[in-house]
Amino acid sequence: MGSDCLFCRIVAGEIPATVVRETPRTLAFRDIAPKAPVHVLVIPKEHYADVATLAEGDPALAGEVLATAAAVAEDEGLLGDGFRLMFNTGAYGGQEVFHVHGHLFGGAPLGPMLA
Ligand code: DGP
Repeated sequence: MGSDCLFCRIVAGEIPATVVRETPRTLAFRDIAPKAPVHVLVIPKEHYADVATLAEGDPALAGEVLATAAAVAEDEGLLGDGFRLMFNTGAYGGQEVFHVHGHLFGGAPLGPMLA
């Protein structure tokens, strides 16, 4: 998608981000406004608008996004106490950036839902 997409610009290195893990097809970086002690966004480098489009268009890549999220969870020491992986999708799902991203939350008890 390119210059109109914030996360494509992060992938391109045009906007700085604190990257915690990178694979050939995925990127994980810290959320700019963390809502938990650990709050990392995990994305495919290729542009897909949301998780439904990604799962339909490239299910293997969707799996790579999950694997990257799990690897970050391990790196951040979250596997013992647990974590939340969340994909806001569409207007009702509260999605604001339309480049699919999993929110990885952890480091504290999260309760039943994050606002
Ligand atoms: P969502 O509502 O699911 O679309 O979440 C978008 C998230 O993206 C939100 O938690 C804040 C984060 N975010 C927005 N702009 C930037 C940015 O420039 N850098 C980083 N690292 N995160 C951003």
